[in-house]
Amino acid sequence: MSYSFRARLGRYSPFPRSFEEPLGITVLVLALLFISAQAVFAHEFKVGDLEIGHPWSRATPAGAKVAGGYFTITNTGSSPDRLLSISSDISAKAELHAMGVSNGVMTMRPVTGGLEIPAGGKVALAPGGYHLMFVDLKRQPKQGEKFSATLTFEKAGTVTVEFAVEGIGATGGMDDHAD
Ligand SMILES: [Cu+2]
Repeated sequence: MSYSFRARLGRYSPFPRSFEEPLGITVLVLALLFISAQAVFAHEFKVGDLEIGHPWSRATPAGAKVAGGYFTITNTGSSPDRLLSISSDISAKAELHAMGVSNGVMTMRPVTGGLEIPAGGKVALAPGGYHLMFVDLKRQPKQGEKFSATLTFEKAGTVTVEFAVEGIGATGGMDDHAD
C-alpha cells in the first residue's frame, strides 16, 4: 500500500526524488496516528435506530463515590425513543442527571421519566448538561481503561456500551461534580 502510494507520488510529484521518501513515511505515520485516535475517541454503538457515540467517563480521585458518564445519542428513526435506565458493574447504581442554575448556583437533579430522543434528533450528554452519574462506585475508573454499562431504551431495547475513561482533568468545560 505504501509502495503504490509512493509510486503515485513519484509520478505526479513536483519534488525531486529525494523529498518523496520522507513525505511517504510522514503520510504513513499520520495515517497510523489517525487510525489509533479513531479507535480511542470515536467508538460507536448501535441498537435499533439509535447510535450511541463515544461514551466516555473520567478518572476519579481515590475515595470518590461518583463518576460522570457522557455520550451522544442519534435517533435515525421516524419515531421518538426514550432512555429509561442505566446499569454498570462499576457502581451500585447509575442515574440520569440534568444540570441547571438555581439562584445563581449550579445544581444537578435526577431526571425522572427518562430522556427523550426525538425522531431524527440528537441528544448530547456532556459535562454541564445531561449526564449519567455512576453512584456508589465499587472501584475507581482509571485513565485509559474502559468499563461497560448497559443502556435501556423504551423502543430500541438494551445495548451494552464501553465507556472510555479519560484523565481526571478532562472536563470539557466545568467540573460538574464537587463530591
Ligand atoms: Cu450528576
